Formats: sequence, C-alpha cells, structure tokens
Amino acid sequence: MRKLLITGFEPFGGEDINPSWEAVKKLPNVIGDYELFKLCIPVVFGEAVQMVINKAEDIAPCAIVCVGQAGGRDAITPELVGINLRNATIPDNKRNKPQDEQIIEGGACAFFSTLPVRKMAQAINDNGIKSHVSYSAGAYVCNDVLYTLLSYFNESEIKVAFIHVPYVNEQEKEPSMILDDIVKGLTIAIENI
Ligand code: PCA
Repeated sequence: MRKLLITGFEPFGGEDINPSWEAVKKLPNVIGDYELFKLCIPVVFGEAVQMVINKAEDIAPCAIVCVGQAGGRDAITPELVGINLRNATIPDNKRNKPQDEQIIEGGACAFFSTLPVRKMAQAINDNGIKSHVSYSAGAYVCNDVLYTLLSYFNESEIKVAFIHVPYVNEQEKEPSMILDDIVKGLTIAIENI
C-alpha cells in the first residue's frame, strides 16, 4: 500500500478550532490505494514545514497533502502554486510577523503543485461539493509550507499539494461549510491523486 502524509493545522487567529485538522482527523485511515499518516502542525513560519519534512523523511510517503483554513472562501480550493514570499497580516502562533521576506533567499520565485490539483477540484465539484483551483495560497504559513515542500522535494519522487478549506459552521463565520462535506471533499481529492 502507498503512503500518504496528510496534515492539518492547529487553531490560530483567536479561533478555537481549525477546520483543516478537524477534517483530517475524521478521514479514514485508508483511502483507495493510500494508507494515511496524519499530522497536526503549528501555525508557525518555518517550524510547521520542518515538522512535515521530518515526518516525510521518517515514513517516506509517495505524496504529501497539507490542508489549511482559508477564512472567507466558500469552496475547497486546491492550490496550484506556492510563492517565495512571507508576509503576515497577523502574527503567527509564535508572534512572528514577517513583512515581504523571501522564504528561501535566492530561491525560485514559485513552484507549481506536483499533484493533479485541477483533477481534484473537478472531481470534488462533480460530487456536489463546491471546489475550484486557487492561484494563490497567500503569503502566510500555508504558503510557507507549500512553497518550502515543493522546493525541498523538487527533485524527488514525493509529490506535494496544498488544499485550503473554508470555515466550518461551528466557527459561526461566513461563508462556511459543513465539516462532513470538507471530509468528503478531501476524500475525493485523495481518490483522484
Ligand atoms: N491557514 C493559514 C495558516 C494556518 C491555516 O490553517 C494560512 O492560510 O496561511
């Protein structure tokens, strides 16, 4: 069986939960050909991605899918691209607030996702859950994780994607999605790797 490392984030920005980890926790341990290895990562620049890299080097997965909350979005949005930029509008969970810094000094401006994000979004939509490809993962910790993983695993067999998900109903913010729909959407995404 193939191994898939899937991560969600701890809460940040004053929230009590993060729908990304809530959804990842609820995923089955096996989806299609994949055995899932789940990891909750901190909302901290640099530290989050280092935890993912450490875990990936330990278990040697075929693919890494990281999931994060994107407040304000009404759809599940696989990200097409990670950019070499850190810019925080709110501090991370260790009070870092980088302003217009490069993630990797002199690194490529951007990397494209190495998993089929368009196919994933299409399949999620075909199953009645709102989804589309996004062309910006922002410049906060989610983009930090995506860009750094794509750079780190650029020459390797390990494929990488990042999926942003909306708020869930219990956060009482709009737009939001039902947690079970996010779980179903992520399941479909993994089935379409
Ligand atoms: N969303 C943030 C970081 C953690 C999360 O769940 C982001 O979009 O960068």
